[in-house]
Amino acid sequence: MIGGPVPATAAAPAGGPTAGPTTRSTIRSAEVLVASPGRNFVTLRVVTEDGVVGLGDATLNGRELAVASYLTDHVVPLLVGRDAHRIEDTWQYLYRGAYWRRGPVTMTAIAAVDMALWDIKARLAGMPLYQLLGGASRTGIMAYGHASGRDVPELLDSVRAQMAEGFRSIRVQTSVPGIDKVYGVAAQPSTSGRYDYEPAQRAPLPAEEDWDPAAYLRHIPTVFEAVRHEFGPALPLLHDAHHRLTPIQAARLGKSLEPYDLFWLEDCTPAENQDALRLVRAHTTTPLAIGEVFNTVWDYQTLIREQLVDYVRSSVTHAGGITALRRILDLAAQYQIRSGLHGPTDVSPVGMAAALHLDLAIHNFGIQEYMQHSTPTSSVFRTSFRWEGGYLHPGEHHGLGVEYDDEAAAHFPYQAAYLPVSRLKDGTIHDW
Ligand code: CS2
Ligand code: MG
Repeated sequence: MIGGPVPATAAAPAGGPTAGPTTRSTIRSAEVLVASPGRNFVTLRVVTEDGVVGLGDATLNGRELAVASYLTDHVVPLLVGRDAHRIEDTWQYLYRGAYWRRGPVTMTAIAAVDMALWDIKARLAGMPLYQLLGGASRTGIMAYGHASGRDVPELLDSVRAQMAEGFRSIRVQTSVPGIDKVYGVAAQPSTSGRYDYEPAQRAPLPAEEDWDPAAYLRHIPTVFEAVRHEFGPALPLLHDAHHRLTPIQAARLGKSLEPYDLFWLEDCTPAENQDALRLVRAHTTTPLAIGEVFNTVWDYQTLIREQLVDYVRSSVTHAGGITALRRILDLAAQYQIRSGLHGPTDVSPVGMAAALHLDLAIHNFGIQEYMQHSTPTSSVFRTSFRWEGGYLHPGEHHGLGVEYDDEAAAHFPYQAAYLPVSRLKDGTIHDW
């Protein structure tokens, strides 16, 4: 009988294609690993009956345990006994089967399963994942680094330090006179060259930061004036407005930064209101990047169809995995919109590795964010991706190329941590 439910152990229908002996890999176990090496991470580990291991990143900054519970209590029981090879079926099973679709918790949980299954499939196929995704479309992945400063001289030193680290494109964040604490500015200039900025603080309550859009809008163009003066016109420069401006403020900022020829201006307005970008687009040609808080293709529909953004900023971890993000990027490609995947330290080395395999395979690659993980993090996540001469490469290990060290992880128990909240000078809550 053609059609009807396909039981997990279904034999091929009579006369239908015969299922080869090797095309089934039964999931024996799945476990949720929570640890805090430098910062909190949630990792899903799926193991097949043949002992093949797949890892998935399920880290949602400041809400880690919500995803850990979603996986442990609702998803893991559904995975055991399933065929690990059936990635698309499992994705749809978890997305449509949840009934309550979308949203950061659900899509991060689905992403972790998806990454782990792609890891297993590539390990079973005996190749690095990018080969399964269509092979390499380039020899290396241009990645941008992070410079910040409490004042311009400190910022210029930080740019130099990032260039010494090999970065050929740099995101610039800076303090603003009149505002105590601004997003993206490392507390101390880094001695090692690694940009050491972890916004989620281990504390019982979120820190409260102040915000003054007028002071920011006056100050930022002067900073890019100074950086261009020091480093010249060619260095690709990026800036993250971190969701904090109204549409007309974002339009004004984009326009005032045009003389400095930015690679992109990121998250200029809170992105729930996709229509807002029509106003920004009408006033400036500064390229726009949006999407790190997006979880599905639906969050991008208007932005992509109306050519309102130039870069897709999602991460594999928060946008439903490789299966879903590749679809978003395929849609974007029809509009010449390129990737600019989210890669802060709260995307774990597993999530970063998944991004790199996708970055290497897709055609419409733009740039990859690379915030280097700390030493404690690297002691738990053993990665095989390479950083050479300003370019990343996922490496040639089979699968994603990341191993998880349980012994090391045991030294780093979970610690509650919160992202800050932001208030305007009059005390009104604002977007952080
Ligand atoms: C930022 C992130 O890297 C970025 O572009 O927007 O650092 C963001 O603040 C964090 O991922 C929040 O968890
Ligand atoms: Mg950002």
